Amino acid sequence: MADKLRTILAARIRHQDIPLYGVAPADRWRAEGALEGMPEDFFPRSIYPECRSVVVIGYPISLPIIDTAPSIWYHEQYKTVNSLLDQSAYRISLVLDELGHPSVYVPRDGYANLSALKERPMAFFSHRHAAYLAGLGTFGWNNMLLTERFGPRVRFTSILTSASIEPDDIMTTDLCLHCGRCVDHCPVHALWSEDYPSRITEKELCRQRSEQLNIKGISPCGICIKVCPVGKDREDFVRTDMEVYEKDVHPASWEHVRRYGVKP
Ligand code: B12
Repeated sequence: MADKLRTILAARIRHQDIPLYGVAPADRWRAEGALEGMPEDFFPRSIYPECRSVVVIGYPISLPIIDTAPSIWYHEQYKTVNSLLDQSAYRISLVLDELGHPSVYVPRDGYANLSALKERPMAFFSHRHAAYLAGLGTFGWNNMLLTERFGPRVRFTSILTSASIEPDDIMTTDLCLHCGRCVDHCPVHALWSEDYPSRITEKELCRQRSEQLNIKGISPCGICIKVCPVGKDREDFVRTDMEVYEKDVHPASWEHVRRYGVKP
């Protein structure tokens, strides 16, 4: 039954052209030491007690677009991907409902606006951790989930379902190269300081950076994910020269895009 459901799910996901997905049993939240520090209220069963499996889907951010970030181009793709994630996840929950397994989707973010993150810089459910538990990748120094295909240039959302679906194994190979580019390039030094060792973002600094860019209409920042060398997308888009990020003068195409569509 779990196998059959997996096959149906895979077909529906393919039908929506979703390039990444994985499945985690809801029990994994309790079993995994990697979630140390995460209060139980954030576990899928605390949010939806009927949950047996969590399906995580991911859409990529195109490398040539994020190379221009912060820019209106990345800002617009971020919105498009967000909308697709929510719509696709909702549709998958409906498919599972129809098959007799009541399911709910979780919004890809889950906060009203950046000021809502000032007091409590978290959402009620973490897709990064769900993606990790669904075998989609491993955590990088940039605190993002790195995937083989797109590195950290992928956004996720999750569906909490009462169905038991054949799960994926957790990835055991560490994908992060620990090169430190994300740490060095962060414009507000949110990824490293005496008090905040890598892998734990100093969230308020990152949030403030987003707020500044928001005034200009070009949030989010995205630098810690664009400079990451991990991901097959680098070869696909022929963007393997990492030196390009070290130079003061960037490709003319990036500078061109950045000149347009920004609030004064
Ligand atoms: C709030 C939020 C932000 C905030 C706060 C940043 C942050 N690091 O949390 C802001 C607005 C600044 C932000 C920025 C970014 N975000 Co954001 N964000 C979220 C959001 C909505 C919620 C995260 C959350 O609350 N998780 C729940 C808690 C429980 O987990 P946690 O914060 O990781 O904390 C755990 C550990 O890190 C640890 N911990 C945390 N702090 C501390 C401190 C100490 C001292 C210790 C010991 C432990 C510890 O304990 C916690 C429990 O395990 C998620 C979407 C979602 N709903 O999942 C996206 C999400 C994480 N963001 C994402 C992205 C891509 C970004 C940006 C690159 C911006 C962008 N969109 O281009 C930057 C990168 C910032 C970075 N390098 O960390 C993606 C990540 C995709 C991926 N591949 O992993 C997500 C999943 C959105 C999505 N739907 O895809 N984000």
